[in-house]
Amino acid sequence: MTRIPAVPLWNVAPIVAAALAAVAPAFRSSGETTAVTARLSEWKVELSTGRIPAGAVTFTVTNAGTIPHAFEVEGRGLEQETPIIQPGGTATLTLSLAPGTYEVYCPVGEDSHKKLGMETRLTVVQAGSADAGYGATADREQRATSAQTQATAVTGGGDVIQILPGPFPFPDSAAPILKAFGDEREGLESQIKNGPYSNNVTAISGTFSFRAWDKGAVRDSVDGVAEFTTQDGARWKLVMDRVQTKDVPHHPRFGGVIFGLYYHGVTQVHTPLVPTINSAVALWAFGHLYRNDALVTNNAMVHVMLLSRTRRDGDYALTCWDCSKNKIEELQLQILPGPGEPKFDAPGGFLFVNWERSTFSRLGT
Ligand SMILES: [Cu+2]
Repeated sequence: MTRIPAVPLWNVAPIVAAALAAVAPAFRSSGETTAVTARLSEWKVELSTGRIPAGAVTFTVTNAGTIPHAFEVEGRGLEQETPIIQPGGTATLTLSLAPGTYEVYCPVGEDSHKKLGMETRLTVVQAGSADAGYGATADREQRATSAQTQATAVTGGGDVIQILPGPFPFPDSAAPILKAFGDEREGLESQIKNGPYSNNVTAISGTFSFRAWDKGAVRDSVDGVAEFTTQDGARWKLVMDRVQTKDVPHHPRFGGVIFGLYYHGVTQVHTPLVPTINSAVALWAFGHLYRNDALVTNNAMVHVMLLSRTRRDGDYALTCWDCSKNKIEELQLQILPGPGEPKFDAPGGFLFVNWERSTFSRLGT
């Protein structure tokens, strides 16, 4: 995941607030309620100040993002949160905080939003203490620790299945989630009826292995090859050597590669026509695609994830709407034509292949 370590403009506000507080200490006298504003978005939590005096505080929290979030304050035995806040919505939370350090984060998605960066820290100092105010420094130190490269190697194993067009088996579960998808909704509704997330599967053969790097603030990368023979006898080869980085609404690409993500299904992150899952590795890449040794495209759109098992043994039907607690061993490879390119010569015009018992190992960097 690429994260840019620059201090956002939003952080300028606390410096001004701190300066005002220093010349007007009466604002912080006991009995007053401190006002803090918080802004939630993908994937950060920004506070108007990182340091406040002990006592009553009211957080006014705005969801400036594109999916639902919430706001939680935790520390010193206290754990309080707002209800889920829809995009564009606001909620308030009034607490009485004793001096200490508190974690402030989005609790949505079993802490996966927190893991994606939606966390910060709040320091509460004794009311009237001289250093009430200077919150920005600690924030900056915290941000600087995230630029760390991680790498993993993934090998496809077990039964190999090709997923062919068909109906999505959990239409009622997906329907309420689809409401949030705006312009995309119509396309998704047609995919519920006949799309790539179906129980229409067939056994095939093939191999897939790759390495992926999450380079923090630098640039993510991928290197891998898949070779498989589809139901119709065509031999396909995919060579991945570069990542897709451009985020689109509901479809963030996290710089190309991300390790450890809870998404799909109920999360409103990526299509809800995949059950809710945890992934050890997810990536978005461009690929060179060959069919029977002839180049099809140098711009195939590729999505790969190693995820919690979603299909059962035997017929490999989708077996859970929430599969997030299952063992992570299903490797999915989905290949679509590049923008403006014709559909592939395959059922539905796409390629979707699973390796059902796959493994991964962390690499030295
Ligand atoms: Cu969130």
